[in-house]
Amino acid sequence: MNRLYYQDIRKQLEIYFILGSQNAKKDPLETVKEALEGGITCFQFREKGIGSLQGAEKRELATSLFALCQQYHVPFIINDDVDLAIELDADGVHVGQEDEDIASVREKIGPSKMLGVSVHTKEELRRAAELADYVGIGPVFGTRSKDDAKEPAGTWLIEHATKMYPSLPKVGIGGITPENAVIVRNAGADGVAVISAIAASKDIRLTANLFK
Ligand code: TZP
Ligand code: MG
Repeated sequence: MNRLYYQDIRKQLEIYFILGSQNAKKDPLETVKEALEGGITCFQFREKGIGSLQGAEKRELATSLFALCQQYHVPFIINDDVDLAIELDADGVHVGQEDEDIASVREKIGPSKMLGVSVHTKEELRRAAELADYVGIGPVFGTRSKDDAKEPAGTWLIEHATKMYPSLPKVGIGGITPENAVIVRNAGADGVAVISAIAASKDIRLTANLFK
C-alpha cells in the first residue's frame, strides 16, 4: 500500500463497486465512469462467467478501466487473475477460497499490493486475517450476480469479525442496495461491495451516490 491513496483502506472500502463486462447493461467503461462520478471509492474488475472476455480482450478492458480509476484516484483491484494484476501493476487482487492459496498470492504480489479475500466461515476469516488487507463477507442478502453463491448468511460473520479482528478492514457483499446498506454498516462493515444495484441502475451516478 505504498500509493498515496492507500493511507486509509477502510475509507477506500466505503463504496466498493465490482463489475465485469458480463454485468454491464451498457458500455462497461461508461458504467464505471458514471459510478466514479457518483463517488465509488474502490473498484474491482471481475470478468467472470458466461459471456465474459478472455485473453487480449480482457486485458484491454482491464487496462482502460485501470486508467479510468487512476484519474479518480480510486484503487483498481483485479478478481482472481493474479498474473494480470501483476502484469498491469494493478493496485490489488481479490481471491476466493476456491482460488490460489492466499499465502502464495501474497508471495507473488508482494507487500505493497492490496490483497482481498472472500470468507464465509470463522476459520476462513482467521486465516485471511493473517495475510489479507481486507476481507469480503457474504452473501449478506440474496444475489443473482454470482452463479455459485452460497445461501444468504445475514450479518453474523461481519459481527464476529468486528469483535474478533477489530483492525481488519471488511466489506459486506451480496444483494446490497442503498436501502439495506445501513444493516451491513451497523454490523461493523467498513463498506459495501456492490454489483447489480449500481450496474443495473438507470441512474448510475445517483445510485452510487446514495450509498454514501
Ligand atoms: N460474492 C458474493 S455475493 C457476490 C459476490 C461476487 C455478488 C454480489 O453482487 P450483487 O449484485 O451486489 O448481489
Ligand atoms: Mg474467485
